[in-house]
Parts: sequence; C-alpha cells; structure tokens
Amino acid sequence: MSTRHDLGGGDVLLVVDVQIDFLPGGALAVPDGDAVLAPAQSLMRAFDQVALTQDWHPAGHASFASSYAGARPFQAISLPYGEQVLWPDHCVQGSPGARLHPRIDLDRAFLLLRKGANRHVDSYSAFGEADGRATGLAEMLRARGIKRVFACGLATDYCVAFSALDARAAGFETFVVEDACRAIDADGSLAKAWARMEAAGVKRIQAREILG
Ligand code: VGL
Ligand code: ZN
Repeated sequence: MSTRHDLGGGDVLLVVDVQIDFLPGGALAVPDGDAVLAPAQSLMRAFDQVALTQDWHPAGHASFASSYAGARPFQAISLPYGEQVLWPDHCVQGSPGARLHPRIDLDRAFLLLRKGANRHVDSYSAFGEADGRATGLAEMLRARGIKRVFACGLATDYCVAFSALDARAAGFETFVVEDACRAIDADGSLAKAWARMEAAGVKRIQAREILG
C-alpha cells in the first residue's frame, strides 16, 4: 500500500545514538528512551539505505562535567566554540554504555559514524562538530544519490535536532520521525529544538506515515 512518504533509493534513514547510555538505566538515560527501539527497528527494515551514528567520547571529554573542577551535569559553560552543556560521563569509547542497543541491526547499515571523538570538541550533529569541522557525511550521502534524510533516535532535542538542522542546511529535504525519537528536554530544550527545526524547514512526521 502506498503511504504519504513512499520511499526510494534517494532516501536515507539516519538512526542517531541508540546506545545503552541513553536508554533507561544508562549514564545519560533519555526519559522513555526505549520507546524508540520498536519504531527504529521497523523503519530500518523499510529503508534501503540506513546510516547509524554512535556517540563515541574519549575519557575526559570536554562535554563531561567531571572534566571540570566544581562543575555539575546539565550546567552550561562557555568553550572556545560556544556554549556547551555539561553531561554525566557517557558513551566512553569501548565501554558497555557506548554500545548500540542489540535491536539496532548493524547489518542493515552502510555506515556507522562515530562522533564526538575529539576530546576538546563536542559533536551533537552527524554532519559536523561543534567547532564547525565537517564529518564528511553530507558528501557521502550526495555521492550515494541521496536527496531526503529521515532522522530518528536519541535525543530529539540534541543529536537528532542538530543532525536534522545540518542535513537541511546541506540541502537535503529533511524529516524527523517524531515518535521514533525521545528527548532529554531539560530547560525547554525540546520546544526550542522544534522551533529551530520548523523555522529551518525540517518536517515533523510520524512513523506510520512511512510504514503505513
Ligand atoms: C547526546 C547529549 C550528549 C545525544 C549526546 O545523542 O543527543 N546528547 N551527547
Ligand atoms: Zn555525548
């Protein structure tokens, strides 16, 4: 049956940071984060082209509150590239918390992009680090003939939103599958993220509009 967003070879599903540390019980657990597992899994089966991201920080990362004397998680500080929210230590390279959830089937993905590996710079977006350095993802998607980016995963207001905004800025028609995402939503960050995405022309859709 045809759905509102019939998929083709020019479409990619970007599955953002569905990792143990962002799921219930994890170091930076996103409320209700495991609600993304079922829709993300179904979406991954519906797309021919799937790219995964994995938050992948070295110990002592610039986004960790523990890297600064007297700092607390969820506090914002100023770094050379701008404001940085500080987090509990999370997704440390090689740690169990950094692993993708086993329901995320790596075999369906052409790419697993690890981000945030520079100790001094955070990287919410799959397309570029906070200091503006590109990851090369936009070029890779263009080289594969991709025109539309559909994003899901964790967290709506951080890595999903920043990735969607950058996808749009790179010229892709961009969709966020709202019910296949969950948010951290600290200090109104979710409403702010949607306002920015809507202003940029990122479209908000639901999984059923794709899956039928
Ligand atoms: C994320 C905060 C810190 C995310 C990653 O995946 O949204 N949020 N690192
Ligand atoms: Zn992170």
